[in-house]
Amino acid sequence: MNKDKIYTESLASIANFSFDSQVADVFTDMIERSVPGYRSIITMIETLTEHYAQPGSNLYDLGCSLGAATLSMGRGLNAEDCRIIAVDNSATMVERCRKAIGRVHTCAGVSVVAGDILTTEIDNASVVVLNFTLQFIPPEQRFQLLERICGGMRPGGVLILSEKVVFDDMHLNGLLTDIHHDFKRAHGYSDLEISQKRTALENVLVPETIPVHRERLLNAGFSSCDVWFQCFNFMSMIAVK
Ligand code: GEK
Repeated sequence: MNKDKIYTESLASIANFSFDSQVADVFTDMIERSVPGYRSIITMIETLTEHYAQPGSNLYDLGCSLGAATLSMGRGLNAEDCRIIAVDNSATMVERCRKAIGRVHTCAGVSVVAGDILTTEIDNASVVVLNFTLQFIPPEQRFQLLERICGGMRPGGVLILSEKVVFDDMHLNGLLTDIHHDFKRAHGYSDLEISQKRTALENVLVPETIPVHRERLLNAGFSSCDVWFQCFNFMSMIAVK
């Protein structure tokens, strides 16, 4: 696995973070050392897929990057006649995801699609995964996307939504942000790397509170939802149609 060294040197100006080939090269190392609980969530997506996938339905991994969640869905899937559709709008991510998927046997047909999830058709879905992707969608477009996802789902289907979050309580928010930075330091990132990455992500990754996510999911048409996993300021929700 290539080590993420993107922000090790002091940069004269810091460009907005984007999912280009430099990021795709080191993505697995970057996300595992940056997102507390990422591996656990990926592993549990397998269990959730096993439980919720319905025969003859579609499963979506929206913002699939290198396909970690797609592969996990493939491992958990034992319903007949399903298709997994993995979507990302980064050309390099899609290219590498296709290679990764091709190396692994899953029982479902998997298509890796280059496209914008804001316009991807969602149809006949029993499991939809948004694993740390919604946070990169402009906030004003999030409701419409979730409403469309819910509209394309079967009754009893689930959306798994993982996000970085913030907290209304400023003290708690500061505390959990500090603990997240401790987590990154413990995984080998320097203070310079942490601060330059933070600048690059400002206005690109826009986190919201758990109550905002919950209310929007219910307004978008899901009948129930709650957090099933949380580690510091990272969490994953399940929303049932
Ligand atoms: C994982 N889910 O490993 N349309 C399609 N893709 C998009 C869009 C969009 N509008 N916006 C962003 N992306 C993965 C990790 S990473 C999260 C997901 C992170 C894609 C973007 O190209 C990137 O690959 C992914 O969403 C977000 O489980 O880096 O923190």
